Amino acid sequence: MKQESKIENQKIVRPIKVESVELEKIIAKPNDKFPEPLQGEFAFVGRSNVGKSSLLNAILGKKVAFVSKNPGKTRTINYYLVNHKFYLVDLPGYGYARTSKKDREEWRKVIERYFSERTWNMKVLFALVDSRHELMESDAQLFEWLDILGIEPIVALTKIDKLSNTELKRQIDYFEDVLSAYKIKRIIPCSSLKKEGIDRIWNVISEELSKE
Ligand SMILES: Nc1nc2c(ncn2[C@@H]2O[C@H](COP(=O)(O)OP(=O)(O)OP(=O)(O)O)[C@@H](O)[C@H]2O)c(=O)[nH]1
Ligand SMILES: [Mg+2]
Repeated sequence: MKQESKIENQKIVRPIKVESVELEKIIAKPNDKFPEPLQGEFAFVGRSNVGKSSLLNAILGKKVAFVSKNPGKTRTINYYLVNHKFYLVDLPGYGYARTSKKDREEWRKVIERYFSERTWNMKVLFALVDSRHELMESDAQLFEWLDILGIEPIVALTKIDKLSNTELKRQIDYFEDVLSAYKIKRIIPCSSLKKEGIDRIWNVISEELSKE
């Protein structure tokens, strides 16, 4: 029997029109309060420079999140409120080679707080990984941690516009294989530049929101 593909299918289940987007809340300090839960939240995590803010902008169809060539731009937890109903959450990036030990500890504290205080309101965690490279040590560490926490992320492979079709196919095979070690089954190849994979992400969001 042919093995079922782990790649999310294309069909849009229930399209959601983005009517409004607001940067509702920035969590910068340990005492900053999380916003009202509303219908839930979809979080985006990944290495610095992997393309989290760009993907958020592509999903929302608006330039709301700050994109930069320099890694380490998003250092806070940014809550984008969509249609006054649910949130997309831009989490700070990790793994930037030039960050100090202090910065790494800071990141861990912020993310630890996020996972311990907000997992209950999190519908899906999208973990972004650069499609062009092998899985990095810092990604592997995150996936091990998520496994312990019992969080099963959906992996968004970013910047696929930089790969040829052959390279992309090879990388998808590679990631399917390597990610299965962390029990990760769902992979969405994406390009914020070419707007690829965005429909599939919306599929996941609308499916989750229609569950209640
Ligand atoms: N070719 C291509 N470049 C991209 C894509 N997405 C992001 N980039 C580029 O990658 C760089 C980093 O993008 P960001 O969206 O700022 O990355 P980030 O993960 O939010 O980074 P931090 O906030 O530092 O954690 C920018 O120069 C973007 O233009 C993509 O789909 N294709
Ligand atoms: Mg960012």
